[in-house]
Amino acid sequence: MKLKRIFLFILAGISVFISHGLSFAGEVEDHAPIGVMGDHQHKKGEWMASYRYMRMDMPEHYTGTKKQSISDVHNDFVVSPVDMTMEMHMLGLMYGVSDELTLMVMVPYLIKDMEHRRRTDSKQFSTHSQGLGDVKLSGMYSLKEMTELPLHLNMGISAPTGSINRTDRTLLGPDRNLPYPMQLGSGTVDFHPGVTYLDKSENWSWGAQANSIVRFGRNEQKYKLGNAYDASSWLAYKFNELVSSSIRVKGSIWGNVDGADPRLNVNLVPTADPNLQGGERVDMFLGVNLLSHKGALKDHRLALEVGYPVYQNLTGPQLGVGLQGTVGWQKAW
Ligand SMILES: [Cu+2]
Repeated sequence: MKLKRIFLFILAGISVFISHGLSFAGEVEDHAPIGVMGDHQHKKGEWMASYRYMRMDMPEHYTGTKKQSISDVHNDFVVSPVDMTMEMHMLGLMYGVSDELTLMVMVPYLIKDMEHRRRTDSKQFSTHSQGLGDVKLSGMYSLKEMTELPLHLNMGISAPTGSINRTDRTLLGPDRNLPYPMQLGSGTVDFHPGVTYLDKSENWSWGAQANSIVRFGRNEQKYKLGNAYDASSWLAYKFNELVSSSIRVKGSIWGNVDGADPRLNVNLVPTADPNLQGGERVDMFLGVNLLSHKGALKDHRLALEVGYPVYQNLTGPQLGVGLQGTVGWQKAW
């Protein structure tokens, strides 16, 4: 855990060091920290491609705000998760339809690993799933004319392209359906309304974004993941034309599963219980944004953001988040 954190901070340091050696120009502060999506718009006819790698470690259980040991979880369940890692590769494409409307498509690829321990003999076993997640199409519509503020609406819709039928060997045998956190999609068409504020002065930039995921109906397994809401605000300082660094705070709330996947055994493991999935969390992030304006990397953006929770209140026992980080590349033309 600690080593990973140190590694990420060293990586950030190296990025800053390397970038200082090059000669850049431009407006590095025009983009929010890389962990924020749909933060900016493009001018008419402009394109942007992006790639992000995100990783989140979930090393400990919480019930409410209280940490739980694995033996606490074993008091009520035959199997306890030990930890979980979520990785995501995400490709994005943006296009400025007009100066007011930017379209964006995001294609996630997820990799999930969960380690478990059995109550009976303390033996550990792990499950794995990977594949395409839910593809999201969104429109960002400027409210600048209407409100005279640097504000835009985020209107997204995601398609159930991520599987809810992933299986792996579990305690019950081979090819058993994996619980909710290990599936790759919601199985429902989801709406992602939000609003973003992004402003700057000479050396500072700041912004705020509120997002939500609102789901309707039930998926083919007759359940619906909980709705989710989050709000971020950030402040970034531009050291020079090529480097800015940021601090961000994010609050998130998400609900329990509505209905239940009939293929899961609720009494076996807490991740299979639809009523142990909700929670709320506050994360703090530090980030670095780089923008090149010269040489082979002209107009390429590189960015890193690392986060750690300062508050978690989970309907548990449920695995809570530890270290999380995003590295990203962006290029507009
Ligand atoms: Cu863009």
